[in-house]
Amino acid sequence: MWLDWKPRRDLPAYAKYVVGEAGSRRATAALRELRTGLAAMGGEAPGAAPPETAPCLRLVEEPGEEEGFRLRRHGEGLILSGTGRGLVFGAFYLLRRLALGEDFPCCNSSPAYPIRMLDHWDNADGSIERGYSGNSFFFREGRPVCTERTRDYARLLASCGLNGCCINNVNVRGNALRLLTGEYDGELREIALCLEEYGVGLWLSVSFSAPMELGGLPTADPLDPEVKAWWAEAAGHIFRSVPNLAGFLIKADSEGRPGPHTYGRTHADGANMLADAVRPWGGRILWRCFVYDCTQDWRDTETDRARAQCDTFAPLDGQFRDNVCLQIKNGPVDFQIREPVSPLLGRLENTNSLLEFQLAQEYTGQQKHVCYLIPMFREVLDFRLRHRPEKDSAAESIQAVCAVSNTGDDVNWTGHDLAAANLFGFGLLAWDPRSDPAEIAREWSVLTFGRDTAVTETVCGILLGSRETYEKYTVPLGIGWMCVPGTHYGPSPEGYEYDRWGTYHRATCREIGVERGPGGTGYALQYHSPLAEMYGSADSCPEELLLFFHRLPYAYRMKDGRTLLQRIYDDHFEGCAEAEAMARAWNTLEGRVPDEVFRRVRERFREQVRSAREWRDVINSWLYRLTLIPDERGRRLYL
Ligand code: GCW
Repeated sequence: MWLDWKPRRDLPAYAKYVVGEAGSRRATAALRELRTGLAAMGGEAPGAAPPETAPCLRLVEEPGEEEGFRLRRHGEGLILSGTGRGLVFGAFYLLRRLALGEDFPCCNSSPAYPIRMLDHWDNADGSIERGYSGNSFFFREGRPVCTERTRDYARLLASCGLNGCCINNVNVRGNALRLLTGEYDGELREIALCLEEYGVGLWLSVSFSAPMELGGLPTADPLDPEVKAWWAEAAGHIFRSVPNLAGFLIKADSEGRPGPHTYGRTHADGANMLADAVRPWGGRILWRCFVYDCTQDWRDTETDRARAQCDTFAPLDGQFRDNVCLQIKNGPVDFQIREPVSPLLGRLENTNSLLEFQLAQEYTGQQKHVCYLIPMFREVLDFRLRHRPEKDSAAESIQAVCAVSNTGDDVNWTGHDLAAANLFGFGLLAWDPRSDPAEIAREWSVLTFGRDTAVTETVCGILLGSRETYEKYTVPLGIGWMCVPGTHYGPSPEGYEYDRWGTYHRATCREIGVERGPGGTGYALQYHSPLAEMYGSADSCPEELLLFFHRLPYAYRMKDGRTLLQRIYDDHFEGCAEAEAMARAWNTLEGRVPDEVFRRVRERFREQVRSAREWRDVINSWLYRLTLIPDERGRRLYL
């Protein structure tokens, strides 16, 4: 990953010796990282004591910020922070600047959010739900495990500014249910301590019906006194046994998971009951809002899945305890390549919220296709929700951020070597949501592949265009959901059309799309003015979301004069050609990046190009058969 520091001939003199007081385990970790990192860059053995007059780098813990740090230059270089955690972040920041070839960056830096975490969908049996980079390194054969990789993982997170992770799947099944019983306290403690050294907090997903599954109670009703007592006891036990436990993450009343609705209670009742149980330990509850009807009938055109989260949670604003944070996916449906920003983010004035992204590319190429997601994340964070006159961007409306992780036990951690840029970039954006995605790509490329300009330019070129390319050859204009049901990889235009999941495009031979304006399901009205009006009419709706919001005839004229159908045909041809061009660009790097990486990525590109052609041909020929309207440019459309 990016922590493989490369030798740098012009390393500044002060960077040769590192001194500091190891006041805490974290300060020790910061010192160790600096010593080994600088030794690798300077080509020397780490840890030599400086001669009396030699300039050096000093780590100082002095009262101040919780996680932020200051870098100062007074002859020697200084990294200052109020905590060991801040020193760890400061040390990695400095290492990154030096590895980029810079001199000493004097600066103050502190994170935008107190919670910046990764969610793992790791199961106790070692498999990973939507995992595309091997098996879990947190669980093996039913038990949590702490290995050398746990420590490297903690280093990776801290090195890009992240400070938490939830190690088990929100769908809590099998042995993961038993994490609260005390049977695995030893292993959990070991993991927690290992993460803690780098300032990374541990979170656990829990099942809402644990009092029944584990405690043998007849109910999990959040207002039942016995249920409350059960949770208070369970929380007390696990928080006492596992230091550094930050709290619980819960998926309730979602896709078949148990939840408060079973007992006629609200999500506020459910979340608050758990919040009270963890409060004595300073714990927090992250409560997911991914709640919708997943047993829909395709003939029902009234119910609109996109509306569900706002309909359920907006009326509960202000009813949640202050140690509850509502966890909201970036879009209203489910991590598609293009969705509008979730309107729920603009509907919670008096409730903490946490924005959830997905690094695991479930619908965006599954770490077989390059899809650099950071520009999309930045777009979401910048989006103005218009719920107040100023400071109304998503970034300014939330209190925390998380992303579903894309890591596993593959040798390169993320399956596709280039997918590591997403993990790195998410960390940087979580620290500072104003970070520039192009600059992040450059930084990641230089840290990973070294300071070879040809490599940096090629890699950045590939990354920065990759999202639009993927969008074009798969599902353009916000239509989404034409993937193979279940696996979510590859094209199947009607795969979900008559299913129960509420993800319809309703294409006929005449029209395509779901009408979500005021004359349709009214989803657009969940946004504040002027967004509601903008999205509500096809004329003013941004084109990239046209088919998310509107049902239109194929002959509808796009702004550039092309018909809607022609635009879809063209996008598929263009996207596919772009994927082929990316693969060719990668091939020019043979001999400039490590062989093993070159070959791995070349293999991934072969698959991406194959799959892009399949998407192009399947979607285009399906539309052609449906409409019998040929391509205006006479290209072959049918398989
Ligand atoms: O996107 C869907 C996935 C499920 C996932 C769910 C969720 C963990 O297909 O695999 O379950 O979202 O976010 O809860």
